Amino acid sequence: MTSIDYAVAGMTCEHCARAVTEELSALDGVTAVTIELVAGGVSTVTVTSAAPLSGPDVAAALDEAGSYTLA
Ligand SMILES: [Cu+2]
Repeated sequence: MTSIDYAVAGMTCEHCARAVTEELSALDGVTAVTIELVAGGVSTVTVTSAAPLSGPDVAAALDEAGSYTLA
C-alpha cells in the first residue's frame, strides 16, 4: 500500500473535488482518495493505492474529471 500526494490545479469547489475523487478511485488498485481543496489554486490530492500509479494515468484521470492538471 502506498500513499502519494499530488499537486492538482484547477479545482474550484466541492463538485470538482468529487469529480476528481471519482475518476481517481476508478484507477486500478486505488483504495482511497482524499483532497485538501484550495479553490482556484493548487489542491493537494492524496491517493492511496496497492501499487504506485503512473503519472500519465493520473494526468489522464484528472483531465477526464474536468481538465484539471498536475501542478
Ligand atoms: Cu467545481
